[in-house]
Amino acid sequence: MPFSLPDLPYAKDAFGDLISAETFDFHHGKHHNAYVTKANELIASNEGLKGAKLSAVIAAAKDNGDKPLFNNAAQIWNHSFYWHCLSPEKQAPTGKLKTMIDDAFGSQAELLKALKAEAVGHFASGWAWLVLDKDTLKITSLHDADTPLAHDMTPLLTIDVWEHAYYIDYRNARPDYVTALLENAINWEFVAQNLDGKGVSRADQ
Ligand code: MN3
Repeated sequence: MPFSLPDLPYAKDAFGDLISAETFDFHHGKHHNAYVTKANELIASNEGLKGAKLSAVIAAAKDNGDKPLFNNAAQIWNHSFYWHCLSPEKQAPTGKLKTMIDDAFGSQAELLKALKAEAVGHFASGWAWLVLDKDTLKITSLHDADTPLAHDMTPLLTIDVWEHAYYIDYRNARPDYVTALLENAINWEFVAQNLDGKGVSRADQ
């Protein structure tokens, strides 16, 4: 099989009540896994993409207008990236990343406020992102499976705002989920590694 479900980079009970083990069982074990299964099925009948990396499959599916393959491949990538964006230990941005955040948003608090507004305000399913667009830090959100990789932007941080990401632990309260993650569970060390692409490649396969 060309693609596989990557292991979580922490134990599924590492976040306590913030993100329950049950959420990981479903979100990683069922949803993420289903995208892997479906993408592998779609790739099986596509000779031209056999052996291609996930990022190359996403680009080709976009160019070919192959929506089912794009959606499933991009969802594998987005979820693999999202798991790395989370840390069971509370962190804060430091060094070059901190300076860039202060220059672009004024402070970490202002960045979190803007990211929270984007994530909460995004209508229906999708992902809120902190990206590097050329040399500029930007906040955006994309619908369904769409990914900054398909828009020539460097992803730095994402929050999954599909209901399946928060319904077990937060029911319909997306703002509580977004706030809990942004204030307690972001892997800022990983975000910093994405500035020069070191982290981003970890979601590829
Ligand atoms: Mn999800």
